Amino acid sequence: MFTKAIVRRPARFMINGITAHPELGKPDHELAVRQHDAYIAALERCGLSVEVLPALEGYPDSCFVEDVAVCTRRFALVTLPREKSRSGEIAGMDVLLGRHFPVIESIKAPGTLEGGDVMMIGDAFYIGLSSRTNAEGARQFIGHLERYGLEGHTVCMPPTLHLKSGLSYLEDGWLLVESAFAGLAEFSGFKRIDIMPAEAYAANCIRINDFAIVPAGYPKALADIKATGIPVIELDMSEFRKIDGSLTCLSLRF
Ligand code: CIR
Repeated sequence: MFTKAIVRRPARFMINGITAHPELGKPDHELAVRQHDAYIAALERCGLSVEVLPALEGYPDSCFVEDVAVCTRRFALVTLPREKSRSGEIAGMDVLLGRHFPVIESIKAPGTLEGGDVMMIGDAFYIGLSSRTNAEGARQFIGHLERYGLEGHTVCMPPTLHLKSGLSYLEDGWLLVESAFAGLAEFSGFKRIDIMPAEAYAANCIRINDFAIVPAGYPKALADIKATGIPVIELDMSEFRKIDGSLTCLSLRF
């Protein structure tokens, strides 16, 4: 059961956010702010109290606050993003998270790790070895997890931005799996919802308490998720998608 979330307002300079999809065009900041308002309202509908941080104008990708921390039931981790344009986003996160967690750990160079690469399933944390998270970052995180009685496992993943770009856990044994991730042996025991390539963006959804939040515009994924019986909230994510951001990236939940 989650009770709180932290989000960060989209910066005007999100138009300069990192993207592998320039063909989608530049985000419209005003529309992104309205979509962000709807995102906050959805978190509140799921029962969370939401702390809204101000935009960090020097950091175009800073609304993707998930990447700078990982929250566990025993401690919070301040990560170390690999991209130079993002590494400064961690400033102050230790103090902020220190208000909610008894202990704050951190990733140290040469380790890098981004929260988008971490998928939590109960007390187990799956860590994607991506272009953003390296083996040393994963090793440090697993060391912290084990010290607190939790477990961590690395995942060799297909070339995608983050682990949760291709997989997300909807609780109750349900895992969303984008087709490129279908062969990963670690996840063979789950009830799977296969996400087809044309709907790859829908592989990133969030389960919060009673609801699954899903991106609007992916009818097959929506129908399959609804078929599980989990109540669904749909959100338009068009402006965040233009800079490779998806639902989980926009919040820390704990
Ligand atoms: C980046 O490339 O870092 C941002 N444009 C998107 C980050 C998305 N974060 C996430 O999937 N957790």
